[in-house]
Amino acid sequence: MTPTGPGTGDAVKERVRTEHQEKEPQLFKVLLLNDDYTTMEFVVHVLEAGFQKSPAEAYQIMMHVHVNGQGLAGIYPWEVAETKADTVITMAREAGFPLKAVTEEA
Ligand code: TYC
Repeated sequence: MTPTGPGTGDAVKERVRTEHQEKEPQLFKVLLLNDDYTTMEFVVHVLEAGFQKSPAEAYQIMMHVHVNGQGLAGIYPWEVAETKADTVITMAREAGFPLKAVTEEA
């Protein structure tokens, strides 16, 4: 018996993006920048609380920033990335630290 119905024909139609379809959201990196005054402990806390990093991962990222000047906290759609970077800065200012976070196209 020959199967019939959708998906059983030989012809394969390529799915082409059309005007009404949403594009994939563009992604942005949230980068933490090094400075001489923010404590290592606070940066680890920010990475755990704001970016759902494990303690070990947070420590690794913090050390990467400390040694290399900047490091990746996470990659998100634009609005999420901007909000997370703002949250880092707000948390840091409230704690009296000059920590900076920036976003960059991924
Ligand atoms: N360099 C800081 C210190 O020695 C630690 C630090 C790490 C600061 C990462 C900011 O994004 C940063 N206390």
